[in-house]
Amino acid sequence: MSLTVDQQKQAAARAAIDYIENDWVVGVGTGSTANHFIDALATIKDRIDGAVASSEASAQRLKAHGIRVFELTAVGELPIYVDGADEINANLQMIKGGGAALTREKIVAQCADKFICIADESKLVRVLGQFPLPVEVIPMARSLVGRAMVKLGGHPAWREDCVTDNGNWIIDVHGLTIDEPIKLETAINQIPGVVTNGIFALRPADVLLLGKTSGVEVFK
Ligand code: ABF
Repeated sequence: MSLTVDQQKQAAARAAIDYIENDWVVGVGTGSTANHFIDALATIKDRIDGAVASSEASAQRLKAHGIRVFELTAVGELPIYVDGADEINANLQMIKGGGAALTREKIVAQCADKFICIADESKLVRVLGQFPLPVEVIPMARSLVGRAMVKLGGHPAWREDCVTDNGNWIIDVHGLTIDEPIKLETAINQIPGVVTNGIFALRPADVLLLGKTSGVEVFK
């Protein structure tokens, strides 16, 4: 058996179904790996109560499968959140936000007892930062935040033609070597106009289901 990248994503997504208990409302992420999870969730939709989505796109896909979608405010806490990542390290700290849904992803993840990251093996890295770090900003703060990123050693690039579900903009910061993810996540959060940055280290994943060419490996 030698799984392709897409098969690795699908295998990781399917493995996450084993963590879902009856009558749960499931937190659901965004992206191609999360889409595989939504499709897998559809096969057990009769034994769950529904889902909370981290993006409009995921909400639409859930609804198309006949899965009930709740507002986060209606359910409060969640037993589980399942989502992909752009990069993840051995401490299960991540860079997320390539799909521009980082703020809602961070909110839903924070409400979950357990965060399960599903990913293909290309996402596992030793040090975060090869993937440009997405930062969601209030539009008028774009230049201010960009200058602050330069001071932190990064090379910011405005993601043109991208408006988030929250009506904000994304700056992608290239060239960072993120040796201390918690420290950098905290520092970027202090810049006025930053809504969220894509480092998920203050609240890392609890479990990584990594799809590999040979099958799924579990990291805790
Ligand atoms: C979401 O989807 C994001 O945080 C991340 O940017 C992206 C990963 O994409 P994919 O699953 O398509 O590789 O999880």
